[in-house]
Amino acid sequence: MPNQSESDATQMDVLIVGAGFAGLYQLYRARGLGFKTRVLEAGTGIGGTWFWNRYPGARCDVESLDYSYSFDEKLQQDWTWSERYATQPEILRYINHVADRFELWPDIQLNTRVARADFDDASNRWTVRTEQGEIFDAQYLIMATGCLSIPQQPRFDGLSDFKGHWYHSADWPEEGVDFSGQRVGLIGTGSSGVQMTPLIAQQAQHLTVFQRTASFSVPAQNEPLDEATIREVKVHYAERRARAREAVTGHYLIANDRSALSVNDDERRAEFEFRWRGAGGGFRMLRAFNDLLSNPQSNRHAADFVRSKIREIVKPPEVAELLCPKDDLPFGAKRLCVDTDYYQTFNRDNVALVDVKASPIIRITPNGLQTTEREYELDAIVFATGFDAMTGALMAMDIRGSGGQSLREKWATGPRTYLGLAIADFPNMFIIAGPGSPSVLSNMVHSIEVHVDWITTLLETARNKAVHRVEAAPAAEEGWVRHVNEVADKTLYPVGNSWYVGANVPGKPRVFMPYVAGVPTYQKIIDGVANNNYEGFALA
Ligand code: N01
Repeated sequence: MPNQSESDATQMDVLIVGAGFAGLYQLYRARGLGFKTRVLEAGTGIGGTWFWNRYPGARCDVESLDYSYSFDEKLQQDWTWSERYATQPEILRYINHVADRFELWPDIQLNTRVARADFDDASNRWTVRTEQGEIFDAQYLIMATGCLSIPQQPRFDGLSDFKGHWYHSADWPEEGVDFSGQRVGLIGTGSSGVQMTPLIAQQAQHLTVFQRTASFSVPAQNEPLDEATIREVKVHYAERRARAREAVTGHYLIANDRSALSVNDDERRAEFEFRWRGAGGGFRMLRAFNDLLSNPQSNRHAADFVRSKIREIVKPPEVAELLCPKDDLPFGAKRLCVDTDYYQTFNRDNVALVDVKASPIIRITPNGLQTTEREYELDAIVFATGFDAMTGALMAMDIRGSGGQSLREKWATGPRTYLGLAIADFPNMFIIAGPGSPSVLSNMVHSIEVHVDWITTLLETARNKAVHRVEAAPAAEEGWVRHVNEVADKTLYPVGNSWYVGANVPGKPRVFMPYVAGVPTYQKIIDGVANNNYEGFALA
């Protein structure tokens, strides 16, 4: 309905932006309470992150049996994951299955990007305008816009003159890309670059990886899930989910509650080895000792262990050295990469690693890429340059709260929220997994369920009490921002230059955005707020 007028705006009780895991579950819950609800989604399909990130090797770094909805017992019994870590296509199939199963489609509107949202103090409602010219009038606006949904677009001189094709990891062609016979350049060595390197190397004639900062990566130890394992998990699924709720990251990983400094060198190495190989790989390494992210010396032991592994795996010593992260990046302070054969790939004859910190990229040329040292001839360039994380999607919209207050202005020096869920002066608006909540430091699907359940209970309470306006108090927000920073400052997280602090986006204020105290602590806090008549909120 293009160019709709405000007077015939489409009326909604609850308008949700984004049809990923968060938006779909919020739709299911809000609709279940009889709210007139719609999800607006910019993509041509649902799935959010899992819709856009189709690059070769894209797969989740949280195990499939945990990275899935827990709200419906029959769903988790009926669905069967094929691998320990699910691939992007399998996750997308799952999300579409959920939409089919719960008949969510009639309330999902695709190809619709929200441009602007204005809160009206007189009616206590939001007017939401889309880029397609539609207008919605909604009592509640719920942002399920994701933490990693605005790709950091390549800003290299000369890109428009490049004669080959170029791609961004987070905007991958639906039909896929065949790199056979091509010389491919890959820029970026975060999780996306690390996952795609082995697969592109297998297909392309030659791959050059342009690395600015070496990441820490640990093996996923991915494997097919056999029938016996699946059967066992399904019999005890409720217990698995309960354990996940009690785990710091919202998915249970065997944790060692000792300091890395309390054991001798042999014991420490054995523990790290167990995590690398035996215990199942992946994020288990972060739980090897209880102070890896709080004690620099303990952290150094973990970093040294991974560096020793890189030197063991990668044959050319100069390549191994270049792949070893430097001391200014504490282990785990930037999201740990979880890979399959990443380091091994640098032993292939058709793969080269280029240090673009030492010799920065100057420009893209018609035939390839020019660094301060030389030109590299390329047929295709892949940008795995990451995202404007956590705030990007919200700041991309022009959101105006009470009194016309602009979110872009309010957050100019960094995001400020109450509980990562609400923003003072932006009444009746909620963010799912927003900055100031555990979000990206946790199993996102679990954190999404926590937020959606909490928001849904609040909406129901407001309706029962004939409340029309729900608003975070400025003092509560102030206190929460202080608390989030205090907790983070006790850890090594803010030290690393990562997207957690916005360091990857030129000009972005340096603020540590997620809440590090862990999922169970956070859950206790938000439950306490709810049980205390929504302390810190004004309900009117
Ligand atoms: O992005 P990143 P990502 N010149 O920001 C480099 C999730 N995720 O898409 O570090 C040269 O981590 C940049 O270098 P530097 C996961 O949470 C999950 O890989 O800024 N290089 C860096 O190496 C992850 O953490 C999964 O010096 C440039 C890279 O690009 C998050 O998404 C899979 C550059 C960006 O790394 C983001 O991961 C994928 C330039 N101008 C993603 N600009 C799984 O579930 C940037 N870089 C497994």
